[in-house]
Amino acid sequence: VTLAVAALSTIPKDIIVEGKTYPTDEWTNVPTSIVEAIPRRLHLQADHPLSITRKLIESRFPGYKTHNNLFPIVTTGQNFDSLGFPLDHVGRNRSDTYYINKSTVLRTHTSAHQADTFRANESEGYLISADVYRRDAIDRSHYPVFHQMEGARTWDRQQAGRAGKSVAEVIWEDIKKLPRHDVAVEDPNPPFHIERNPLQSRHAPEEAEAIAAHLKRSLEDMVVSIFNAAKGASDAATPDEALKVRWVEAYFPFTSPSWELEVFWQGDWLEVLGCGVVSQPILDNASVPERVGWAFGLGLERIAMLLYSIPDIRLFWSKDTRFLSQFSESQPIKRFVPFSKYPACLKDVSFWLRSSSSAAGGASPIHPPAPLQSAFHENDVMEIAREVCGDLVEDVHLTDDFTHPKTGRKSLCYRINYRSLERTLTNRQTNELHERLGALLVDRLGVELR
Ligand code: FA5
Ligand code: MG
Repeated sequence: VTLAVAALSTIPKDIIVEGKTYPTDEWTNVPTSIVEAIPRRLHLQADHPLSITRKLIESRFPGYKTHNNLFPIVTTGQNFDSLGFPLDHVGRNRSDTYYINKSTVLRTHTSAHQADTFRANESEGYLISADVYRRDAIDRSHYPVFHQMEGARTWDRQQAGRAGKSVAEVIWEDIKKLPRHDVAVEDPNPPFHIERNPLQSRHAPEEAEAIAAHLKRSLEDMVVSIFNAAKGASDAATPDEALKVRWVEAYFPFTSPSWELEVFWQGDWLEVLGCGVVSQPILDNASVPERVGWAFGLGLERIAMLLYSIPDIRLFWSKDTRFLSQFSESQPIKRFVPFSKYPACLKDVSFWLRSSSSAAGGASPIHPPAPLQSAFHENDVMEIAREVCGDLVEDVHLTDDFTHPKTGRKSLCYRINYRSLERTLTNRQTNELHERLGALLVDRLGVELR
């Protein structure tokens, strides 16, 4: 145990990624396991389901310029400031984001490239597909590395004016050129709402409405057509029930108004993308103040899981040919046939958080001191579980949360589901993992096991 902990908790002086060297500092929190995922680039791997899904979506946006190889390490300026994230936004916390150092992060979304791509001003529409990184929950639809596709389309007010038209008129002409679909999409939302989803001060209502109509039609077409492609294929991947799609209002610091598109899947509404009318200050800062338009960001895993009925997000990382051999760019889409499901092993870990009165935890000299009860963040437990178990952990969730009535000390219980996608774990293996997990929780977080 001691050895494993020491090896994992050593933060080097520099982090080197594909020939680039970054100094570390007190903000650094990116583990080796995450750095090792960077070269995988699953969205570019031939015959990988994420790559096939990317190409399918790209084919629905003809003329859009694609960027598929943008480097994943960006500045906090690119990831947050350029998009108008306030300084106290939770997304900036070390509990949510992987920091290489104070001013450098692994991008948490493809929107990190919006400002630069708008500034380059190479095309009216663009698509950016890339790996993104977030400290997050552990379950079958969340993984600390996943893939997004960003899309944007803008129009130039001056160019419209030179043709004697308003930009809204130009956009409506473009809407007429979009393909039609026959799925009834639920959309009870007004084009904008003064409190919940405001019109920007620099947009006329008819401009925002035209932009939103083009945005929604384009994305509905994308979702409907890729699911039809799956259905039309032999051995249909989609369930027999009809596709159900709906729009809900949303909030992003860099779009207004904003929405999310949800698809009904296995009895529940699943969010597949966020989008909205691009905030004008972003376009101003990118030196294209005359342009107006929309942007979206979607999760490629979410769409691929729907398309192929892939039950667990960890599978995308599998190098097992029983997984990889089931996907081919030149074949119609076929439902994924799970190889046999190996047994789950549930184990609980209960601990007291470190309160100010309890003894200080054994924080290592390299890691920051263990957080006090008030600063505890669940994502720290998730990451320790990832460090110890890699892909042998399927799910981690809180089952009990208790505060002692007299001392005010807080106790938590997490249930860990150990399960390999590729083999049966022995009792000895899961016991060993569970013991190492407990030891690392004590070492890093200063908790007291119960
Ligand atoms: C964003 O990341 C925004 N940048 C999207 C956007 C772009 C909005 C442009 C407006 C304009 P969000 O955090 O909701 O938003 O993530 C977008 C999509 O990524 C989600 O809808 C979901 O499909 C996917 N996603 C988010 N978190 C995860 C995760 N942990 N694992 C897998 N997919 C995820
Ligand atoms: Mg979201």
